[in-house]
Amino acid sequence: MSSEFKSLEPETVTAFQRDGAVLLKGVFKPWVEGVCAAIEQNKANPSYRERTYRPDDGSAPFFQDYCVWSQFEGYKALVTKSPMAKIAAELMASKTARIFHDHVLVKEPGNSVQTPWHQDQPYYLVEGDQSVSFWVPLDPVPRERTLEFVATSHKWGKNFKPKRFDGTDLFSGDQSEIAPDIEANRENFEILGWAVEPGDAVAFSFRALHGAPANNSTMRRRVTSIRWVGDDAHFVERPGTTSPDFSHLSYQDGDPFEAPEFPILYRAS
Ligand SMILES: O=C(O)CCC(=O)C(=O)O
Repeated sequence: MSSEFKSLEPETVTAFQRDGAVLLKGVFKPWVEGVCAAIEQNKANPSYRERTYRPDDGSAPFFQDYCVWSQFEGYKALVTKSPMAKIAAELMASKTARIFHDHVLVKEPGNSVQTPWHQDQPYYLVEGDQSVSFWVPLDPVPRERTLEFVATSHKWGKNFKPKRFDGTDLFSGDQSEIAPDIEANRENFEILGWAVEPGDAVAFSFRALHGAPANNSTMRRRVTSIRWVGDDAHFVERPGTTSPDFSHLSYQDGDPFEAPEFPILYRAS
């Protein structure tokens, strides 16, 4: 794939819609070098949304930043010049693909933070059935350290309580259902995960339950996760400040999901 990209294989779209997650091999290879450069520029110039976890055990940090795709050339090229928008529309079965935001996640060598099992949808100010994130690794990640998914969990009809990666509640007083303890009961679930190389992507629904191990290796684990929504996207009011924080926007529950920071980057002709 890359600039010659025409269309996904129908089986890829079927697997994404059935399981909630699918591996795309080598799709974004030409953009890897630019994204690696952007990560260093971003680390030196984080946004006001940056959230870096520095574990109490003294292990290396877990750098995260959000909504920076238009500020650094390497990220911007991946979002606007690669076939990502078209692939997003195909996976979502949507006429349009609208960029929502990007999330940069760098687990430095030895970082001990496990990404807890969670769904992304309940953190967001957008709802809809048509959604996809592309988790794009910039380093090889073996099966034992890769992002994992509970197959078909995007169809459970649940919005589990959103928590920060340090375990605290995102919305104070939130009484919503807590996600099941997948880690302690792995044998009861069908868990999907793939060893990946730089420029591969794992595409997944905002409603798919997912989590990732700590980085107990000597290699960095650099990733950018880029999130898209489709034709049916609408604003939703949550009981507090969403993550990412878009509290500068005003909207009513159910309004069409439109704002200058979320441009449509693909429209089927
Ligand atoms: O990379 C990770 O550790 C977590 C990624 C994630 O949760 C996401 O992209 O939504």
